Amino acid sequence: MKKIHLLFCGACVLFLGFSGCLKNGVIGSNVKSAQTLDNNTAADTTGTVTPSPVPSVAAVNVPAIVPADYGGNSRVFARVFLAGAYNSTTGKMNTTLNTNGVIPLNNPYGNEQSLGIAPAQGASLPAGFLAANPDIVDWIQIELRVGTHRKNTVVRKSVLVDSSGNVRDLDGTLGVPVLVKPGDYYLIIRHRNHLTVMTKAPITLSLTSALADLTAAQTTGCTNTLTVASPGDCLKQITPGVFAMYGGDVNQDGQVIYDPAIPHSDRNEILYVILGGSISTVLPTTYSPGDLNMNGMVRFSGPGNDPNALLGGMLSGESTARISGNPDI
Ligand SMILES: [Ca+2]
Ligand SMILES: [Ca+2]
Repeated sequence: MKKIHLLFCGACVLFLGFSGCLKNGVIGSNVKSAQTLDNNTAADTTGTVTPSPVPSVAAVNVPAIVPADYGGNSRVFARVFLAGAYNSTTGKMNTTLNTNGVIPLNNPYGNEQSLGIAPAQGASLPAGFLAANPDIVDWIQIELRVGTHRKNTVVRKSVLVDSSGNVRDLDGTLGVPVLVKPGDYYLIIRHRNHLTVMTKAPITLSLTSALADLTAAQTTGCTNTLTVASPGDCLKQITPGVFAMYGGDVNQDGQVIYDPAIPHSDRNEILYVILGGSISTVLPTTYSPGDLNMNGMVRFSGPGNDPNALLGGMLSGESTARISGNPDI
């Protein structure tokens, strides 16, 4: 019981502020709802749990270091899979978001930086571009660093990824131009509901860079508590020898968590924040971080529901397991 008290005390501090949490040194009346929530099945089937606001984590917005020495021209050739969209039958990613017309024309990340030169915030695609390029899966964001720590960030740029995992510039071409001189850089790739990944070692960039293939294993300081360890560490092995970024990080806190007893779990983010606490609400046509299987809708229960894409798809059915990203990323 002590463990439970401590856990939900932490939850109260997060959600209500400390003064609203403890009353005469004990946890207040919200223990009942927390324990109801702990009983996952009951909460999931009745839909009577009082919605509890789960704060979203703000998008990462780290200042670039603006080193003039890095000014130049190179291109990034990269390949990456998103586990949420990966289709093991085709060996490619589904393009349902594009087919359903929910991908925004405007950059959804909004925190681009490149050497202090006019940032590409507001970068957008021309009308009709996505329909004319049906192979596009979604926006992703690439980042370059001269060291592993975030303080060494020199470029961040929103780009596109196609069904084969090819990273493409906003005009659809391979080889994303970046304003850095040829040299060695760590490549980081972000997606709005996947776990960020970084190359294990620096990649060498030039105008004719070699392909950085992140569909191969990377080991970048991530941890997971799965009973069966994932060989790819920060990447999920989706088929033998093929790796993808872990999906399921709805709140972008660098962890993939299902556990209903953890207030900031990604499962709770879907239920309480995105669906307002209603297990029956369906967002049928949406572009949402809660859409973990990237089919253009968010639903908590029923066929193709998104919590199952988290629990069954990413955590091998282990409801208390978690994948934790590299804290430097
Ligand atoms: Ca998370
Ligand atoms: Ca979905």
